[in-house]
Amino acid sequence: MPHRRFFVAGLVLGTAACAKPAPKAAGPNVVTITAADYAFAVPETVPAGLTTLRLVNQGKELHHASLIRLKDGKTVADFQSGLQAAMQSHAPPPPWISFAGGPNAVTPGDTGTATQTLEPGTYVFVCWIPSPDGTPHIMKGMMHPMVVAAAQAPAATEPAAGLSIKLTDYDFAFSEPLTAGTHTVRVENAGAQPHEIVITALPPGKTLQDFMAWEKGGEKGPLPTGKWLGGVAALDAGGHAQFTTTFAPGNYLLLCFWPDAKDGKPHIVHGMAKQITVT
Ligand SMILES: [Cu+2]
Repeated sequence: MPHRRFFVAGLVLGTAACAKPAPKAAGPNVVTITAADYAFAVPETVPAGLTTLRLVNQGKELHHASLIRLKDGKTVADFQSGLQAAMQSHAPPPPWISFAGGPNAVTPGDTGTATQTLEPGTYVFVCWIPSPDGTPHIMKGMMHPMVVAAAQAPAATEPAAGLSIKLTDYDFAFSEPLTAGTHTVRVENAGAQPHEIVITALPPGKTLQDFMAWEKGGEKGPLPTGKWLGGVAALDAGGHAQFTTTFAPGNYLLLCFWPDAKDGKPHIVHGMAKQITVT
């Protein structure tokens, strides 16, 4: 009975294989970043590979978790001194810094995510968002290092995104119109400069013009915006990440506050402030 014996042998082998499964990545690693006024709590070391960075805003102000990679063996101390020098001289950031995405701003009490592949290296989470007094949260101490270590397990592959947004110098280009509901959006920086995308709801009766008036007035007084729905923080040219958020029907703004490489003004004044209607 050669067939029968083969079958039994197969069963035994099958059992052995089940007892010792090969390592298999089911999905992205999930890393939780807790934001308070004005500090981050993040794990010190995380494995490389596909990762969902989950930002929980426990503060009273808006926060994001802009991920910065320090290259060329640079340390967090180098980052702090380099940043201070760049801010004082209004110079561009040092060339050993790369902008690696991270979850963008969510309203206090909310959670935002960015899913992206992390390469091994030294990173820092930064909140660039200013307080009502105009001081960026990083100047109030809101930065935290994180090491990404080489992973043992194979990395999960990126899930398919429903729609994509290309960031350009200076626009947001959708693959298709946004509809109400929950969407996983792939964000790709197809421009020459770093860009971000952050999405905020417009309260009834408010428009992009109200937002631009607030901006031109020196960002004083309450923002003419509603709920902040996240997005992806600054990404270098060529970078990409995904975020997931839920849209109710209504009007929204897509914004990029990144300072322009030529004039230092936020990209919102160069056209990266766009009003859309979700139906
Ligand atoms: Cu931009």
